[in-house]
Parts: sequence; structure tokens; C-alpha cells
Amino acid sequence: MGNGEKTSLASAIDGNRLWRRHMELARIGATARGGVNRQALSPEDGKARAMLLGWAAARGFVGSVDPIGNLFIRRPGRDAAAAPVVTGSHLDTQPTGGKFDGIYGVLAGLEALEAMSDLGLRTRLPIDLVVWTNEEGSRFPPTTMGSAVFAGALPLDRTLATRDAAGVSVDDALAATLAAAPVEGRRPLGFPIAAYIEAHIEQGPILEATGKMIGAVTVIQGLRWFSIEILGQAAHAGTTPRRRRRDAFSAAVAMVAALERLTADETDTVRFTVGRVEVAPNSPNTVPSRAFFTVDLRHPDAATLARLGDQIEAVCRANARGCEFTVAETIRSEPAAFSPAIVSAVTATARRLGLSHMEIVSGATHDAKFMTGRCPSGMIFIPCREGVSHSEEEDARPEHMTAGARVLAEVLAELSNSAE
Ligand code: HGY
Ligand code: MN
Ligand code: MN
Repeated sequence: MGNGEKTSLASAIDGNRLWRRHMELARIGATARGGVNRQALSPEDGKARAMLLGWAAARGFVGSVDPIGNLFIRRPGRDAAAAPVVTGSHLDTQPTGGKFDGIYGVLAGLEALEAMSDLGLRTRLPIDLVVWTNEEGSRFPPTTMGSAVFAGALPLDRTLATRDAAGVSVDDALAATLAAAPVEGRRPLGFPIAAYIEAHIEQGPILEATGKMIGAVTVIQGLRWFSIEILGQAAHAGTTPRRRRRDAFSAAVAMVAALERLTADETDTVRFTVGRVEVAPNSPNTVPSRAFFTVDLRHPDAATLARLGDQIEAVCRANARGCEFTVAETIRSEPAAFSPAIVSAVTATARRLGLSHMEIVSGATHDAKFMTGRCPSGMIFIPCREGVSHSEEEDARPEHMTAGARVLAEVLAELSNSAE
């Protein structure tokens, strides 16, 4: 196994290299308050992909993309024609995002591949490091766009035609991104994968609160996204009596209040968020003619997610206040259970490395959910400070990041050397 001083793959993980690369990537899209704004398929996203490809090229790892721009960076195995083991996450961030959400899974994956090369390890199966396109779904809804198209959960053509608030299409933004970070190889959507493992910060408080360093993720809770558009009638704020108004924003407020009541839950398990609101013409003395808002609904139980989501249209209808409206569901993913074999591999590896660990359910959604139906798949969590994420205050500790990369490297080696 390669040079003498490092006898195990875990000990070949270079925590300083891992941390340094996070700080270098964080400069691309850095915000004044210490966060990162690197939205999907933006010039910053292209620069981050180019930086990653530069690090990979130095190791002889070659990149390919699929039709939605998912980036796959290959570390060859002895069996070149075999389906690869895949690890990775995303490089795009929220508008006021942090340095670690997604990025940790990509850089921990790269670090694991570098450690294998440092030791001269030849795995039986090839390993692909993946950067999923547009996991956040902020600039171009919905979330987990790239992995959804890869898995056939979203149609490619309609997705490429999706436009951002400025009218730029995914197709055009993707072309600019690929020009900024060119790769030779092409991959088809949905190619066979032998196994999938993704490292990520928890984005919640459980690991830190229980003093555990490693989370073996068992389930990702279910998620449904809706877009609600309401069309009323513009009118003069001073002369139009309420009884003659078709006030789109007043209807939106009533709808959201009613949806809050629908999703109220004393166990505080339901996650209901209205994160985007638009009003037009957005003038103080004109009754709004158009309103728009999004709903992000999540729950670990499929039946509850179905029951609540299926009532949204009726609740909007009951509060439309004379306006026209449409409710569109933009993505739906059922609660996704990971493979018990992968969960056990994560816990056994953490135990072997002497790392505190626990099984955990993911409140955040991840691209990994679309792998569960395709191959043995799982996730490794590490703590983040106070569970804060989707925030410029997002923070993680170098020792946790190194520990998670050690577990990832060992699990990757196990999966890529597994017998036929
Ligand atoms: O929304 C999510 O759960 C993910 O962090 N983008
Ligand atoms: Mn993420
Ligand atoms: Mn996120």
C-alpha cells in the first residue's frame, strides 16, 4: 500500500488540504458577511467548477458532463468498463449561503480520491466524483434539479427551458457554465451506478447537541414544492372600496394564513415554509393585480406529506377572494430510505476509527434521495455549528471535516473493492 509512513487510507486523509480548499472555494462568490453567494449556473458556479477540475487534473482525474450539466470526475479502477461507485454533492449555494453546504461533500470526495492516489491504491471499480447541477433550486426552481433529471424524475427539455427571474434559461446558463469549465467527456442521463455515498454537513443541531462526530443517515424526509400564482385586478388605492377589489396580495395573505393553520402540528414535525413572495405592480398606491408565493412542505411520513399537500389547492380556493389562481407542484420526493448495508458500513467504519456516531434522519433534502431507487446508497453527516445552514453564519470544524472524510474514504474503498 504506497508510502510507508501512512499505513491506512484514513490516515492518508490530509485535513489541512481539505480545509484549505474550502477556504479557496469560499472566495468564489464570497459575501461581505462571510458567506457565499454562488448560485446555480452563475459565473461563480463556472469558476468553482473550473477550480475543482484544476485540482482533479493535477491527479489525472478526467471530467465528463451529462445533458443537464452534472459533472462526473473519474478516478479509474482496474475494471474500466464496470459501473462506478459515485460520491459527491453540489457546489451551488443559496443567495446567502455558507462555505460548507454541498461543498463539503464534493471536497471530502476529492480528498478521499487524492488519499487513494497518495497510497497508490488501485480499486476494482472506477470511482466518479459528482457535482450535481443546481441542488439548491433557488435561482432555477426546483431543488435537486440535476439529480432529478439524471434519475428521470424531471423531464430534460422542460427543465432546460426553465427561466430565472431575469428570463435567463437553464439551457443558456448551462452553456455559459460549460464554456467556463470545459470538459471533454459526455455521459448519458441515468447511467448505471454500482453504489452511491455522499458526505454532507447535517444542517441541523442533533449531532452537535448529542456530541456525536459522525451521522449515518437512514432516511431523507419527503418534500413537496408548490408555486401559487394569484391574478386579481389593479385598482386605485384611494378610490376603490374593498367590496369592489380583487386584491391578489390580500388573497395570498389569506391563503398563507390558512395554510399555516392546515400545517400546524403540536409535535412540530411538519416543515412548512413560504420562502419566496412576489407582488405586482409592487406600488404603494395600487391594489396588487398579481401575487406569487412558494410552498416548501416536508415530513418524514409519506401519508402525512400526501394528506397535507393534497389539500393545498382547496385551501387556496377557499381564500381566493374573487381572484384567479393556479397551484403548480414543481417537485415531489417521497421519504427516501438508505440501504441498511451502507448505513452499517458507515457505522462500522466510524466505530473502527474510534469516532462517536449515531443513526440520524435528514431534515434537509439531498441529491442522494434520487439514488436510493438505483443502487445501494447512503450519506455521512458531520456536525455544523448550532445546526445553522442556508445562512452566512454556517460553520463547521476542521476536525469533524477530517473525520467525515476518513469515514468516506474507507467506505468508498470498501464499496469499490467489493467482490463481483
Ligand atoms: O433545501 C434543502 O434541504 C437543501 O439544503 N437544499
Ligand atoms: Mn446541500
Ligand atoms: Mn442547501
